[in-house]
Amino acid sequence: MKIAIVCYPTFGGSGVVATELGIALSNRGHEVHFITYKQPVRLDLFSHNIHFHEVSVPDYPLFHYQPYELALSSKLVDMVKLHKIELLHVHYAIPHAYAGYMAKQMLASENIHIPMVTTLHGTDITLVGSHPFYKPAVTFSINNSDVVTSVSQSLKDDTLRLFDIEKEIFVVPNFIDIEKHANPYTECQRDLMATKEERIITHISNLRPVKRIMDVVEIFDRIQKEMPAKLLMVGEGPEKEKAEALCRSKGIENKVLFLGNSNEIDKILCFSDLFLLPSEKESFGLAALEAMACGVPVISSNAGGLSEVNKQGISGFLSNVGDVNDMAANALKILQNQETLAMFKEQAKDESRNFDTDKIVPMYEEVYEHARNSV
Ligand code: GMT
Repeated sequence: MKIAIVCYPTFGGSGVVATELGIALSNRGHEVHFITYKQPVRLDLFSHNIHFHEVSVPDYPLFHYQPYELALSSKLVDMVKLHKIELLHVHYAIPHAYAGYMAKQMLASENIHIPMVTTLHGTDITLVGSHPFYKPAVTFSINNSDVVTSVSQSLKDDTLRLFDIEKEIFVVPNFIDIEKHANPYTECQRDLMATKEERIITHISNLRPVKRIMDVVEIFDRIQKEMPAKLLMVGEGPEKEKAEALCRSKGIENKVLFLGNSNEIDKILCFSDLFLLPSEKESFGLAALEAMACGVPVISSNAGGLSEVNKQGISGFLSNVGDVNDMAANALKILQNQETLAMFKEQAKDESRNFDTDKIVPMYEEVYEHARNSV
């Protein structure tokens, strides 16, 4: 099938999932066209059936806000006609589903009928989408998609609770290429980061308030009081400076490394002993799944869809949002004994296999068939 994928090309989970989906679909023989404003960060593998079309929005002084939706819908129309694209898959309702709907309408006026699948990722629903300013447009875009998917049951429930949805929502969980994670390209260079005795604790996110970065520091502080440990903070975001200041005020700044954004998280996860994700909200928690696939147990909150990914007492532990004492106690339960740690590492890897690309991508192919039959 010829599929156009619209996504945010940045380090956010939705862009990563969309990119990995496009790569997996191309490996299964589909022709994939990424249509977005920048080459997606994880799209380093070009092949004859992966294409990237940039949406550019010319700077015009009259516009206080540049009209990205207009540029995107026009680009979609052009690309569908030029490459005979058969299906639009838009990731993130705002503004992609809205722009996709406009493109569909413009194409329909020329007698080209193309199905649109919308995948809801979380922040588009629970943080941004439920805002009164956006609500009518998001509700409309969801109800006018041919098929709607969400990345967890929890996000589906939230969407039905927050919006007046008439469409059925199919749950298609996020996925991971287990093969790739099990066999990283490079050797694991643990010695670069810590001494043999130190446990390595990792957090990866866009360091936004919703990730509760201060809780990450609090949990780590409690761990490092009991055993030698290092904390690796991967990502960039608005809470970084506050977190650095908290580390300084606790006198642990030498044990916490802020590594910035990385395209090679496998290289960091390969030597990590524990992953922390104490988020306020999390529709799925792709970063937790990536950690598990690398054999890293997860200490997380029980927000949103996290319990669908991180299994209590198996791949790690879950606690109420903000309960840093419980999270630290659970972390120590895993870390203090070498055998327990080895067992959790193995179990985390095993759990991640439920989300292997080979199991989940066919679900999207079924969704595409369903969408094709509905136009
Ligand atoms: O979590 C973020 O800040 C990024 C955000 C996004 O929209 O890219 O992630 C959301 O989508 C991911 C992929 O489906 C999910 O794994 C994340 O849980 C979800 N984030 C939230 O719900 C806060």
